[in-house]
Formats: sequence, C-alpha cells, structure tokens
Amino acid sequence: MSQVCVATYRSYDDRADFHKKALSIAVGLTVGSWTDLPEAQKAEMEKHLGKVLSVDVYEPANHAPGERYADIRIAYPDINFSRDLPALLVTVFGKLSMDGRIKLLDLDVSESFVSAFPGPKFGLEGVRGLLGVHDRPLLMSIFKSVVGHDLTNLQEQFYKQALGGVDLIKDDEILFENPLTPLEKRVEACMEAARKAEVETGQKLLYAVNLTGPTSQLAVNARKAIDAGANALLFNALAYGYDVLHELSSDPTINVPIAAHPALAGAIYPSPQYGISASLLLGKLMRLAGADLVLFPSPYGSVVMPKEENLAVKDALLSPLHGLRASFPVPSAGIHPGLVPLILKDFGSDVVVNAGGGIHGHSMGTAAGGQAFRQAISATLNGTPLQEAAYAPGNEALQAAIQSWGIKDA
Ligand code: 1AE
Repeated sequence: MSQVCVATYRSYDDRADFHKKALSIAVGLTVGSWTDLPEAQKAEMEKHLGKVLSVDVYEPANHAPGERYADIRIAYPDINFSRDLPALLVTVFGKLSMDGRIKLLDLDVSESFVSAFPGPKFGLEGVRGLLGVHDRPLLMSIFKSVVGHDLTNLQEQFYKQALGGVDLIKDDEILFENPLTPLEKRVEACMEAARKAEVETGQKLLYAVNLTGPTSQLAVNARKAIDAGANALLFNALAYGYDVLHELSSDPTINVPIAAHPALAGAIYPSPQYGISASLLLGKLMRLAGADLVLFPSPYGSVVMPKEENLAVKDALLSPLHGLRASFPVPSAGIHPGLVPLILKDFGSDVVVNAGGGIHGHSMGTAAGGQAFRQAISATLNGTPLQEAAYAPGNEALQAAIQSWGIKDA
C-alpha cells in the first residue's frame, strides 16, 4: 500500500448511517465524487481516493439523545497533500471541522510525511544535556506580574527565581514587546542575573524569553534574542500556527530550545464532540512542528485537563514517532509543591515541574518557593512522603509550602 495518513474521528449523530457518513468523508475530502466517474477515470483516480478503514458504532441500549457516536478511521493518500502541516490539517479536517458534531482524535502520519520534519532540535535529552541534569525531573519557574514593570524589577525577580534552584525560567506568555522591558534588554538583564545566581547555586539555567511580534519578524527577533544571550525561547504556537513553529524550529540559526505555550488550546480541545483532541493538538502536532518542551494543563492544578487526556498528551510527546526526538512534557497551571508526588507518579522523571504562583506566592519569598519544589522533588524521588520530608532539618521551605497549600495524595 502506498503511504497514507490515517485520521481517527469521533462523530456524534442520533440517527446517521455512520458507514455512509465515513464513505462520504473519505471521498469528499479526496477525489470529490466517485460513483459517478467513468471506469477509466476511476482507475486514474484510485491512488488519490480516501479509504474507510473502520467504523465502530457506540450505541448503548437506552442511550440518551446526543450520546450515539462512531469512531471512524480513514486513510488519506500522502500523494494528495504537500509535506507541510497546513496541507495535512486542511485535508483531514478543514471543512469537515465545521460539519456537525465531529472531533479529530488522532493522526497516524506516514514515515515519508514525517521525513520532512526534523522535529525538536534538542528534545528532552538535548534540554537535559544543556543543563547537565539527567537524574531528576526539571523545575521551571514562570515570571509573574511583569506587565508594567521595568528592567530592574524584572532582573530582581529573575535573580530570586534562580536562587531557588530552578532549571528553567520562562517569561509570562502575556509579556510582549514593550518599551519598559524590550526583548534584547530583557535578555541581557536576565542573563546577567542568571550568571550571578550561578555563582551561588552552581546551577545552569535556561531562560525562555517570549518570542512575539508579527510572523514576518519572528526569526529576526529570535536571532536578536540569541545574539543578546538568550538560551531558550517561549512561543505561543497556536496563536501563530504550527507551520510558523516548524519554520522557527527548523531554522539552523535558531539554535536554542523552544518551549511551546498552549495559549488558545482551550478553544480547541475540551469538547468531546468538536475540535481536536489534546493529545494531537498539544502532543503529536507540537512535536512534529519541533517544540522541545510543551506546556499544557495538568489533572491536578487550577486549569484542569482530565487525567486520561493528560496522559495521552504525555504519550504523544514521548512515544516513538518515526525517529523524532521526544519533547519534554510540562504539565502546568496552579502547580504547588504538594502536587509533586502526583506529578511524578503520573509522569515519572521525564517531566518539567512548572509553577508561577506556586513559587512567587511562597510565604518565605520567591527563592524559598523554588527551594520548596526542589525539596519536594528530592523527597519524592527518595520515596519519602512529603508529610515526613517537610519536618526534616533544612526543609523549612517545603514545610511552609505545605502549610499554605497542603498535599494532594498520590
Ligand atoms: C498552562 C500554562 C500555565 C502558565 O502559563 C502559567 O502562567 C501558569 O501559572 P501558575 O503556575 O498557574 O501561576
């Protein structure tokens, strides 16, 4: 069989003949019409024709209206679309995404399609390599309250975060180009603070500066940031589109890891009946487009994604994908030290624990916020319950964090 991309959909309908519907999708999104074609033309068009691979109907007895659905798998010949994500997505879910209650659950892309995508330039192992940390989950801190503040304030905030022992610091995704903290000046100020903190902590640190601006200026801005000393980038990938991320990640002059922020994802994945599944949106497609780290909501924090979906995102970032490097999973939003055992239980060691409020909101200050997380990570890796670790000498930061936010049982 020639190379194909297999799309899996969930289609909801109370009465539809799902087999007929699947066929109309397979034909409609490829050759347009089939039965009306003369035989000679059919032979010609065969290689372009979508094929229905399976239709599994779920129709429990006495199901309530709105609950009947089918999972439909359709193979689309690679020959129909160019080797880029816009072409693939428009083929498999362009017009169809607006046609009733249907959700795109997954895409199995062919090896030949993936060969056009270098994927993450660094990936999970590359990021670990840059930091020299291979034996524990990483810790990321998020700038908070940065809009309207100046460089001095930002540098101070960066230094405090760095002193807490974090491995990465990311800009807040809502910090754009502005006169108070312009890109290059921001990078210089923060990297100076990183060097100062490294003297004290002995720890390397990546600063993911928010890459913003019009699409035409992104690569230029990325190079400016790198020339000013940036060693990572944050990118609001969905606001721009996957192809923009792909352009940046495959540019050889942009030789730093890119962290993809999930801003806008909530407009696309949460409905069971519409949109694109979280594992595809924030997992496979982000990885194909070259994100080295991907942020997404967790099942435990302030912005909640159901656990099954969450673990599917993790799998899509880590499982074998035609030789592409794995992207680092970064479950985020409302994370505090009392959640660390749960995060490590579900994600293992290959995870970035990421917090903003859970670091800056620490009752002993920002640096203690980072230290509390590092103490929670060490204790969990050693198999010590946080209730016990919090009272160990030297773990006062963890104790204070737990007094503020408690512990969620693993
Ligand atoms: C899902 C993205 C989370 C994020 O970007 C962010 O800023 C979280 O902040 P906190 O940890 O909830 O304060």
